[in-house]
Amino acid sequence: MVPIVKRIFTEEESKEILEFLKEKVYVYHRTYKRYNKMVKVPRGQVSFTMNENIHYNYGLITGGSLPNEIMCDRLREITQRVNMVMGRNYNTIRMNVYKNNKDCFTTHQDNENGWVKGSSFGTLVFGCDRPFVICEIATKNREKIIHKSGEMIELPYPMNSFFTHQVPSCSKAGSMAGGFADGRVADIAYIQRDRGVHTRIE
Ligand SMILES: O=C(O)CCC(=O)C(=O)O
Ligand SMILES: [Fe+2]
Repeated sequence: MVPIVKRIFTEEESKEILEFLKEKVYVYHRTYKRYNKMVKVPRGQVSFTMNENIHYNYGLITGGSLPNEIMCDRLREITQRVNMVMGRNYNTIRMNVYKNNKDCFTTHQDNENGWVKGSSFGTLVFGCDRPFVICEIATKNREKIIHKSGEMIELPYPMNSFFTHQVPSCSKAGSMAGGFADGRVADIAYIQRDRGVHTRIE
């Protein structure tokens, strides 16, 4: 099983989309209770769905339910482009915002509750290039992919069952992060997946 990496937007388009996404409202460093301790989500988050009938509970790792908005026309267009290039029916987005070299997303598998069976998921990043790490659970084989702005990394079904994924903080990514002059991982990662796919046609 291998991830699929495809360019969706040109560098120019990606810069422009980043500026558009920066205007979105998100919750940054939300705190929540975990094992009786207050911890913070080490990034910003907000979720968007194609329409009001689609819901998804992202689970504990996100600090509980996220604020959810219905996609505006621009987000719909972006989603349409993703779906055209990838041949999918993605209809939800979680936008994760990484502002500095410490923001990250820990090793995890996505919660597939509410996914239509056979769903893949993917992540699209806008901002600077960043490391995205996948690890095969059975063999512990790790692969670090340099995720470029405007590109989509997709874990096709059933990869989520056999691999974890992670966005390491830049300090942990060490030299392999390479080329991030100011140490930033990424400005905004924009995630799309077949989640709560009540409208999926496939
Ligand atoms: O920023 C990313 O691409 C990772 C996001 C992720 O794994 C998730 O939202 O479940
Ligand atoms: Fe994930």
